[in-house]
Amino acid sequence: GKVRRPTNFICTISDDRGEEATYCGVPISEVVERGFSIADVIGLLWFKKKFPEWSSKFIDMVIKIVADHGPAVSGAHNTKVTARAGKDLMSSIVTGILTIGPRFGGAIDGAAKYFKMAKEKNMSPDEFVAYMKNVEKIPIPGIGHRIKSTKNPDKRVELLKNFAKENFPKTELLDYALEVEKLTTSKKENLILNVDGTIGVLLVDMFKELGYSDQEIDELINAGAFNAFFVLGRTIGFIGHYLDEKRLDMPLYRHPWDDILYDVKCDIE
Ligand code: Q5B
Repeated sequence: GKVRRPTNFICTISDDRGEEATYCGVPISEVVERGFSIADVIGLLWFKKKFPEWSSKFIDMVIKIVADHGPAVSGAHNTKVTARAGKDLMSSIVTGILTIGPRFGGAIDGAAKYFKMAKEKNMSPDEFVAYMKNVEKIPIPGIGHRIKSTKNPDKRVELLKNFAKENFPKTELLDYALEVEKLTTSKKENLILNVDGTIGVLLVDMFKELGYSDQEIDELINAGAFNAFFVLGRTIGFIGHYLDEKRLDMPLYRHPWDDILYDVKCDIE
């Protein structure tokens, strides 16, 4: 019989060969006619699933909530500085995206990974905090914030928690993370379960309810799929900051000398 020539690429999410492209088998016209949301499109193209309404609404909320957090955060700052150096849209926003990582916005995967691991191993909150300090020797991803604290709570976190409590069938990992938060905030008031942490643990709760196995969830986390929600959402804000700089016709940025400690000592004969 016929033998198929081996292909260089495999695609399992979309197909552009027919009259119109399909997202996971659903033609774009149907996506539009059936009123699919952005979250539904993410479901089809990232996870090859049509999310049920509660999880689709949750994803939609996550994207809205992370879209921007002002001009002072690392990513927006980089985007603005780059735009002011005269660079184009893509160059400017990519410098913002490149700051997303374990300390800023990109702690969602880490939070999901470590809180999930701790719960699976039946660690008490005390044991978990000690384990992160003594064994992993890293700050707990998803805990801590520069400006938010128990005295200045993060409204975004409240919105996410309230939505989950009202709409998720179960919130087991969120509940565990909130026990850990009780412990960390008793030590320092800014060691709250932050926006990254809340999204991370709730995505684990969500995917469990959608029937994913622990191994499948671990694979998503290891692939960076949870941080992807912050990357996508915050890019909306970065584009806003780039356009703002252009609209305001801001000049080249140079950091003021008095905000730099010059302490140049060299060992040169
Ligand atoms: N300590 C976020 O640190 C920050 C600890 C901890 C145990 C922790 C820090 C951290 C984990 C990463 C994380 C996401 C760097 C944050 C985001 C999006 C954002 C941003 C925005 C947006 C803040 C002082 C003392 C030290 C530390 C201890 C701190 N964190 N202990 N576990 N997690 N978190 N990132 O305040 O004894 O004094 O030596 O790395 O989840 O990025 O709006 O800004 O939407 O854009 O600078 O919301 O928490 O404190 O690092 O100087 O630590 O607290 O060991 O103890 P800070 P540090 P000690 S959300």
